[in-house]
Amino acid sequence: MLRDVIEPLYRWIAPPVVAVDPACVAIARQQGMSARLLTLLAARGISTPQELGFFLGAPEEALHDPRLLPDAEAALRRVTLARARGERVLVYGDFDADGLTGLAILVLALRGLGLDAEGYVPERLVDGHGLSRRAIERAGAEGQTLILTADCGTSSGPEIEEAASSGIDVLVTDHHHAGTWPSAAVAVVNPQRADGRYPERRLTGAGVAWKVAQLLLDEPGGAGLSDAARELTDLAAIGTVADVAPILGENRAIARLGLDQLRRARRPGLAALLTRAGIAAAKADLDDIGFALAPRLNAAGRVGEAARAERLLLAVDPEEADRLAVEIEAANTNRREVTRTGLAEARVMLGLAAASGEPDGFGDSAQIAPRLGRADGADDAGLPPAMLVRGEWPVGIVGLIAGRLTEETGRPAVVASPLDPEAGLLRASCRGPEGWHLAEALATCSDLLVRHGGHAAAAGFDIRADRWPEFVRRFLQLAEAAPRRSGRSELRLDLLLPASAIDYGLVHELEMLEPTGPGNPAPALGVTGFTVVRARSASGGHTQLVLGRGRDVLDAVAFRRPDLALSLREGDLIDIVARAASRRFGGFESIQLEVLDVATAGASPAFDLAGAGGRVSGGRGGAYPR
Ligand SMILES: [Mn+2]
Repeated sequence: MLRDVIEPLYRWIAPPVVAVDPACVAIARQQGMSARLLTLLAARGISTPQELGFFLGAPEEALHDPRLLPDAEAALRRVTLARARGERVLVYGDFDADGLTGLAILVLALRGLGLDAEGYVPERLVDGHGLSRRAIERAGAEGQTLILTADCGTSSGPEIEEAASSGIDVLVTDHHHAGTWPSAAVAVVNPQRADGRYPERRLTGAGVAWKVAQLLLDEPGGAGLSDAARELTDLAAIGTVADVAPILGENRAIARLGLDQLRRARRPGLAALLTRAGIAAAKADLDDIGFALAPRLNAAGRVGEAARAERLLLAVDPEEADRLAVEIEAANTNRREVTRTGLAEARVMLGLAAASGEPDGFGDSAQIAPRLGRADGADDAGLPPAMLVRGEWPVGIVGLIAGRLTEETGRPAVVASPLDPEAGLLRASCRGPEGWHLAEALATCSDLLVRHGGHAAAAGFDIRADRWPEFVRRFLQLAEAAPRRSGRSELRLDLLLPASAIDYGLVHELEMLEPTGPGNPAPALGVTGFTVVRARSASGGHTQLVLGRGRDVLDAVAFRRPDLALSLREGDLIDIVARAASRRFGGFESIQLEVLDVATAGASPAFDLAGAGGRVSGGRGGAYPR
């Protein structure tokens, strides 16, 4: 019987052709790095000898001098003055995981210097975004004469002026877009400043806070990274991962140093949170931060419990830490349930086919394929160019709903909910696919908005309810005019290999890329020349595979791909896109492939030998260019 062609879910994109700097080749050779890995790194922007040196060297070496930060000198001077005067300090953080960890870093650094420092976590509904007047009043009442911000403050000019006029200085540490910045602040430490010369602009709020801690805690004269600053890197790493910053450059250095600290489990709050999440601290990685720690801290902020998360991060007593971790675990469970319900309601309002909400809800194979297949444009004529929906949800979860809608539809999503029903005010969160700049899109609608802000992929705004219909009309127009990606979603391949090249040498070589995360993900390997030996569905909507190559077989699993158990048959010749991992069990090591996509052998042009960069190199590493 003639076999149907197995269509891949994604459009596979061959690795780009990149020129490799000969000086990098020499460094890679010294370090025992293969040509294929060097090319992969170059494709990720690690293309100069300096960047490669940072990547391969000790993380301490990849840290920049914090004195290069804008206003570093003014910040140092003001904190030194506060010490001399014995001033009381308020640290104002944002209520998400980046802001909370940034706040904890600054509080601990200031306390380490002997200052009386207290944190203030805003309540999403009462304080809103940015430095709040309520916090300034509290500082005044408490006799605090200096406020440090973490992860916010760049757009709080009026509030900072108000604080200054009541005798309270404000020192801003932030990473949000800074076309302008408040002149009334004693310092605005923000690497995004247009006049900045700091070499790393990708720091998060916690990253900037940590650099300020380093500025305050390291010995002047360059004796290297102080223990006091090093001990705070666990918090900085959490903020960095939570804000989905690329794990490259100085962020990667922070992530490496922070993982090292986190694995020592020295901070009671984080140790308790890991334990409650069922993670062994000694083996924690960036995925554990991204999928366990950050969501739990964010959940606390979303359901109005950010102050509890702050106490957890600052806790000294393990028993108190554990009690707080239990409470935060409960808040997280609550957040998940509320989000699941909200997402289901939003789908109904938008007329989207019901799909399962949380990962643990997957299992209906009939729904998954069309759901993922729609993340593009060709086969979804009925879908509007953007997903805009307004409901009655806790404003803390509208961003989560928007994120899931964008994930499912490949369209920008705006989700709004009443902020203050009496004032007729809505708060909305926006998420968008690659290629969108949501903050800029909102700026073009600013005449309709009470306030707005954010980044390219995530933004938010407040709007009067009576203006919502006009906003919807304008935003849909923008989305309609935006260039739409056509066809399937792209899946970018990092390496093209024959099936025979999947070996321990490769797996261990890829470990040089760790820790992997956004910007530096575990490589997607395009592998050609497998035979299906077995494909069967596993619980949770996964497919378990045994793949043959010659006389030898490899185990593989395709998460959330129940469709593959139905479409693959024994004997099919296939190409796959997969990540390779080594599993150690009972003293044995084995390779397992995590399959992302499958196509009939030779069907994808990504493997076209004549195509750009489509070189399938065999064996170990290949040769270096001469
Ligand atoms: Mn942030």
